[in-house]
Amino acid sequence: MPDIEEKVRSKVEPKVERPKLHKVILLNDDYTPREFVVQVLEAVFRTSEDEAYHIMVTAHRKGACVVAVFTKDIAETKATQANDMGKAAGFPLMFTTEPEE
Ligand code: TYC
Repeated sequence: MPDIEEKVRSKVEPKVERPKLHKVILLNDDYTPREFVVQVLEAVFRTSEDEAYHIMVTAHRKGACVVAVFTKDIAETKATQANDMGKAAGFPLMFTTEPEE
């Protein structure tokens, strides 16, 4: 009975769910040099210099800027790497992560 089978299957949830994406957000501060922020963005997020500059200036002007979205693990790893680079250089540079709606 193809009709009944189709009705039943249409109510079943998809078997494979897309992993939730997480945003990496760059926060502005008053101390980290602009050029250092650009270097970290290029090194950790593999952006071009132009993209990095645009992200840095947006965070500088607005207080924060979404850098990119990744799966949770990758977002957290990259935010930690970027924060560690700031820490190692003695700057309060801060990246956070949050789930995308
Ligand atoms: N506001 C910093 C300065 O004027 C530069 C900066 C930009 C720092 C963006 C952090 O996320 C940041 N030196």
